[in-house]
Amino acid sequence: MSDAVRQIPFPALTPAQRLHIEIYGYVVLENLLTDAEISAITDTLYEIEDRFRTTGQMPGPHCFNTSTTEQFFRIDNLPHLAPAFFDYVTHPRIVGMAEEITGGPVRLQQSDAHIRRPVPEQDRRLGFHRGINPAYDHQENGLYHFSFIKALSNLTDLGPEDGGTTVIAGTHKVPADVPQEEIVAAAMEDPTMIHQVEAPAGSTLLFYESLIHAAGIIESDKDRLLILGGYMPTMFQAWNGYDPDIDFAATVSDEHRALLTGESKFHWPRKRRDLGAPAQVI
Ligand SMILES: O=C(O)CCC(=O)C(=O)O
Repeated sequence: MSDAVRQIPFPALTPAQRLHIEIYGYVVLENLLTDAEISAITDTLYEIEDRFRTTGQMPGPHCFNTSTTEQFFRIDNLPHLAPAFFDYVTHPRIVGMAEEITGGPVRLQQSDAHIRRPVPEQDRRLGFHRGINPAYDHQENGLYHFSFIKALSNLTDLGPEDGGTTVIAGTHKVPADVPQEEIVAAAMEDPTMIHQVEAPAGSTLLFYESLIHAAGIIESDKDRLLILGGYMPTMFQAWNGYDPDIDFAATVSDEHRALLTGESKFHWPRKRRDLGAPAQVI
């Protein structure tokens, strides 16, 4: 992270936002992105889709598509593909929130941008899932911390018909040995537990990846565009396929490179200078 990233307000979340995410597993921060940031990401994403559909070309090396259907176009591993993507995953406020949630320095673990379009009625269903066991948490100074946090920003306005991300509130603390289909079935019996994001374009859903969540169902005729970054403590690996482009990483500041690569873990063993003791390997 550059100096700019370090100029984040810390703590990055208000007490109310902290309480919301701790109780429900998510919090929505409205209007976190500027109009210029939204347009830059949106234009880039449409251009990438257009080029792919007309020429089959990818926007660069070390990226991939999770889906290329007409209803779901997704480009994965973003930082080196476009400045607008890089600026998103290194956004000072987002990185600050991720550090607050994990309780320490983070690395980018995953990044992707999506275009969702309405699907035929017979194919509409919520694909609830979670990406990590809720066990990877810890408490410190009275705060709940978790090791995998996602910041997902909607680039289009989301009303009730527009398929905003849908979550089963509070499931970030339901252990992994409770069968997921039973949790989903229980929530379906009382849909007050199922929350769907409705927010203006440029808002950010911050959620623990242990929270059971799904893409919402689009019932309007509008595209839904989003971008997201997943963050973990620096000792974790990037997810499969999301390793940084090392040539690109060599061109950014030391702080940004550490964020993209988690390279601080590769500096071990460290010298124990901070204790004033003779240098020693820890
Ligand atoms: O499309 C969405 O809103 C949810 C994205 C999602 O499921 C994920 O990031 O794992």
